[in-house]
Amino acid sequence: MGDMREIRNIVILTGAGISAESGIDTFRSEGGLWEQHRVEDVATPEAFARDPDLVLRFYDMRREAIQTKQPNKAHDALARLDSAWQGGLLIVTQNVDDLHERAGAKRLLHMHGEHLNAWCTACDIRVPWIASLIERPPCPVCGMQALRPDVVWFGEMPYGMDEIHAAVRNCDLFVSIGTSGAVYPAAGLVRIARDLGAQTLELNLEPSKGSPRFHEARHGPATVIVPAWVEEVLSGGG
Ligand code: BV8
Repeated sequence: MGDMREIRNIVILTGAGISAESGIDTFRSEGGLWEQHRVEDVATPEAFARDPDLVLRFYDMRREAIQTKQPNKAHDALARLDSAWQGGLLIVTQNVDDLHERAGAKRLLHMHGEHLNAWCTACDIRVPWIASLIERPPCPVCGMQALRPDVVWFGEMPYGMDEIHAAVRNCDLFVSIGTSGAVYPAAGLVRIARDLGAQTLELNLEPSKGSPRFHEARHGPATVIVPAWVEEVLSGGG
C-alpha cells in the first residue's frame, strides 16, 4: 500500500468471509449456504411469493444460528480501527449477521439488510426481531401477519446506496474483506473508488473474482490478515 499519510477517508466492504471463522457459512464455498439451497429458491421475492414457508424456514434457521456465534479477531480489529481512526471511515457490510456491531463497530451500514430485523409488508415498519417468522407472528405495530426478513433479496434495491456512493467517491482507500466479488452493486464499488484515484486493497482467503480490480491483494484467513493490516494502518506504516 502507498504512503498512509495520504489516507484520510477509508471505505471497507465486508462479505461472508469475515464471518466464516466465527462459524457462519459463506455462500459460494463447498457446503456453503447456496450449496444446500439454490439462491433462486430462497433469496428472491419470487421465491418468497412461491414458497414462503421454505424461505421463512431458511431465514429462521440462519437468524437462530447467528445468535450462537461470536465476533472474531477480524471484526474486533475493524472495530478498533473504527474507534481509533481520526479520518473518515465507513464499514459497508453485505453480511446480515450482527457480528460487526457486537465487536463494537459504529460507522457501519448493512447494505443487504439484517437477520435481526423484520419488515412488515403491510405497514412498512422495520422492527428488531430475534424469534422465528414461520408461525406468521403479528406485526407489533399494525397487527397484520405480514412480517418478512429485513434482508435485501436479488432484484431488490440494496440499502443506503446514496450514502455508500458518497463515501466511495470521497475515499482515499477502499478495502474489500472476505467477499467473492460476485454480487452487484457491491462488487462494482471498487471500480468507482479506483477510477476516482483511491488506493484499493483486497484482503481475502484466496484470489476472488474481483481480485484483478484491486491495486493490491493479500491472501489468508481474515483473523490473521485483517488485524495485521489494521496495526499497519494505525501505526501509519505500509
Ligand atoms: C439489485 C442477502 C437492482 C440475503 C444477498 C447480471 C450481471 C450483474 C448483476 C446482475 C445480473 N443479473 C442480476 C444482477 C443483479 C444481482 C446480482 O449481482 N446477481 C449476481 C449473482 C450476478 N444483484 C441484485 O439483485 C442486487 N439488487 O441489483 O437491484 C435494482 C435497481 C433498481 C430498483 C430495484 C432493484 C441485490 C443483491 C443482494 C442480494 N442479497 N444476500 C442473504 O444473505 O440471504 S447477496 C449474498 O451474496 C450475500 O449478501 C453476500 O454478502 C453476497 C456476496 O457474497 P459474499 O459475501 O462475497 O460471500 P461468498 O460466499 O460469495 O464469498 C465469500 C468470500 O470469502 C470468498 O471470496 C472466500 O474466499 C472468502 N473467505 C472464506 N473464508 C474466509 C474468507 N476470507 C477471509 N477469511 C476467511 N476465513
